[in-house]
Amino acid sequence: MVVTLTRDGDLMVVTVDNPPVNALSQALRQGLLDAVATVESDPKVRAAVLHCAGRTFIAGADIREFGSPSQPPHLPDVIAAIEGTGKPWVAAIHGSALGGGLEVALGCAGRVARAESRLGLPEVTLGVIPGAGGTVRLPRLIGMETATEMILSGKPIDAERARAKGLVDLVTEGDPLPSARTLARSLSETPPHPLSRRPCPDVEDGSGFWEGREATLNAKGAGQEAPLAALKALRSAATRPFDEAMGIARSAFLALRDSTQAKALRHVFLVERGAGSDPTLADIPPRPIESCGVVGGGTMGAGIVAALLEAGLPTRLLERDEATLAQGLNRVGRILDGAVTKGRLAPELAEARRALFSGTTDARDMADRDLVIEAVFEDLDVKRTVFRTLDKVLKADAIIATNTSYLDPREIATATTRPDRVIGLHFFSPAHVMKLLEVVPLPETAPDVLATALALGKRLRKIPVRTGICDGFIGNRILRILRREAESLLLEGATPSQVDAAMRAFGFPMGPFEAQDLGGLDIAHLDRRRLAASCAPAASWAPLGDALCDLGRLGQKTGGGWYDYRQGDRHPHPSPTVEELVAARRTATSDRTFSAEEIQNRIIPAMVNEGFHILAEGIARTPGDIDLVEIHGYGFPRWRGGLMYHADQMGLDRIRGALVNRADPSLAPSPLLDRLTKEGRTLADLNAPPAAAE
Ligand code: 3H9
Repeated sequence: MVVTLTRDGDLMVVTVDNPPVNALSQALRQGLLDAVATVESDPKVRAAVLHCAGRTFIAGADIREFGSPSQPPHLPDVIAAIEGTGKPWVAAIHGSALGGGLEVALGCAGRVARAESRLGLPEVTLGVIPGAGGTVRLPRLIGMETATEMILSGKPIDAERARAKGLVDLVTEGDPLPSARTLARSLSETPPHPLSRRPCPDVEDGSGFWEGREATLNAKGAGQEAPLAALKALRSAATRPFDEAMGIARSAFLALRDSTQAKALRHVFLVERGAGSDPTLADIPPRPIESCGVVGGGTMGAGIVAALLEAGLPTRLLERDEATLAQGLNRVGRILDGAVTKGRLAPELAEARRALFSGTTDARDMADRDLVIEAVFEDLDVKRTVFRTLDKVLKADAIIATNTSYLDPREIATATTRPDRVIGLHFFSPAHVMKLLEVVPLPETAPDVLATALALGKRLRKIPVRTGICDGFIGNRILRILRREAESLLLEGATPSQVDAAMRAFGFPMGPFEAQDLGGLDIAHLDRRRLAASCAPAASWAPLGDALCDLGRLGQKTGGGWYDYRQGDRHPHPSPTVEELVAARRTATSDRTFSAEEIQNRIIPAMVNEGFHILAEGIARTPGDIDLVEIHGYGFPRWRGGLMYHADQMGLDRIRGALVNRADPSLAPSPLLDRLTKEGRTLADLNAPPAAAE
């Protein structure tokens, strides 16, 4: 039974039990509607308490039902019934009250939440808007501005903040049920007006609020439909009667539910849930990790330390001398201080993290660590020296991980006597912020070490993606192609700002040239030198980028790269030096103009083609893994579903068509792309058997 009722004197306790997250399936909606009728018809019952079994309150509509037509009873009707009954319901919240779950709670007369619970309307992150009254009831409870902030961001808030905003009546340290019972009894004496009968506040100072929000959404979330639709629904809540505003929001929800963007976002939600799970490791428990070490306290190392501390792991930083150790300790300290200053971390939590952190210049102090991650300079000899040292001092079963971006972990591991305990853990900078973690097992890596690395990724609340060994793994290999295409467009007539604007219009937060200026051009330059030396001319092709590095134009840090920067100003300005450099390398026939769409249609198919090579070589196990890498490591627009999902939406024949006539032989369509196109198949059914021959 998904809903059970228990009489408790004059109260009815309504228990929802629909694992794993009490999603609002058709059976649950029906169960709640039946519960309303039972409560209503029992003369001895004065009020009801709604609570959930398992790890969470209702986490929302059942996302897996979104692909098919909605079955009655519909959620708005269920909530209207809860709200409209003469006997008040009180929601006892633990875990997450999200989406439809929070909407159910808004239909209740009161809400009690356990301190660690989280409440939110994350619908826009799934490409829809709240479809059961969230945009209409929430502003009536907590005011229009706060409601707008919650709904447009989709970010849940914690119970204490919810109480401060008036979203919950009471916060409890433990089980919220006893307090919910008390509140339900008291509300039965003087039931409050249901939210649907309260007036909806408009914004206090209306001047420009709606227009301002719309402009921000258009600027920041270019191309995304759901946030704009949510804003419209909120505005209609402020100006129209309840029922009319409900109708507007519901229609928008239903239209968006079947939209391309919502489908793409559901795809991402589902592949994210599968991240880091590997059926071949099902029977292999991860090893317990109770302490960690990080070697190298530069930007990357400090970020890794911060991520480990956030997960509650005691972490020790190893540096080569006292001066560099002091710098590393400082960097970690600044990350913690910054989080406190920005209000993201309570001062006492920052202190608790500091207490887990120590530093040393003596490798022997790492002897007790379960896992040590190397984050030193990207040079094979330097990394091998670190590994050799660690191998000597660490306990026999300790795991050693390399954070290399490009080097072959097998070559690094040969410096140790324990290749079975070595693995690649490729973090992205800043490592305490970026979600992606490429997990790179060696052929010798023991299964329990791989299982441990994947579990660590989840513990750090990252998206761990297993990748095979190749130059650049999944993400940097595709990045190299993106940059190469971008640079070749310059030689044919485009400007850096046109290419950047086109990729921003596609949905990337930054274009490829501004991103290089931000991160610095030197690391990729060094990498290309290494590749050129190892005879990989196509992969190391970047004549303009190399020329800029030779001129000392390494990006923002040197005052110029692809653009010029003024002192203390990060705003990019077109650079005459770059224009000259490009002009000198252009051929007479290559001076043409490009539309944004043409630029996108040059860059995206080239990236997809590399994705096909990566799949065919087994470097990525699924197209979804490539999607996760691109979204969480490289800013590919989430609402497009990721690189390979987007390829299916574009049509594989169109992708192939964009590649076949390219003169550059390295852009010839991958055999896998050729095959799928010929068979009329998509990436989504890559694993399905081919259609039977006639
Ligand atoms: C909505 O409500 C629209 C309404 O306004 C309108 C209605 C008319 N449905 O994440 P986990 C599964 S839109 C179906 O690993 P955690 C998930 O796939 C919805 N299944 O756990 C996974 O399955 P599996 C608004 C769901 O503890 C399993 O549960 N709500 C749903 O790390 C465990 O998930 C949201 O957007 C769902 N709604 O995190 C909430 N949610 O084991 C989305 C989860 O087979 N959910 N599953 O792979 C979450 O944010 C997290 O799952 C949650 C738990 C925080 C709840």
